[in-house]
Amino acid sequence: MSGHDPSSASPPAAIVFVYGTLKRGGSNHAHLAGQLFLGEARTVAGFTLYSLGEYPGLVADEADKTGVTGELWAVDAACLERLDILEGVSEGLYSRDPARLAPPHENLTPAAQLYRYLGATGGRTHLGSTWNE
Ligand code: PCA
Repeated sequence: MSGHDPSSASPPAAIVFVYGTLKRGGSNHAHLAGQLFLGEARTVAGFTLYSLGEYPGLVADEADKTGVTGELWAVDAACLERLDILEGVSEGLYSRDPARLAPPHENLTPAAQLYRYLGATGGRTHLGSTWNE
């Protein structure tokens, strides 16, 4: 289990909704080592996943009725910086945006954020609501 050691951890800087390789059991989950798992969550409808090969991308989809499933993590500032590098935020691969989550997570403080895919999805496999590795 990932835990949060109050004796050494920095205060949470953000709450991140993860839906892909950062989830428990995922290939990038080690990047969340020492962070605090808050529980499972789902976005509101209007978002969906495409497979980009080894990882998924979340994009807006007006036709979507279910949203995307994932996990909420409270992360410290150093972790958030590592995640931004991992997700290629400065290269424009993903942007870290406010997450619109279904109840009971619609009004978290601080507000939840997620990595939204900025690339094209044409020709990619549509996954729907859930990424399974
Ligand atoms: N990592 C991030 C975005 C997509 C990915 O594989 C995540 O798990 O939320």
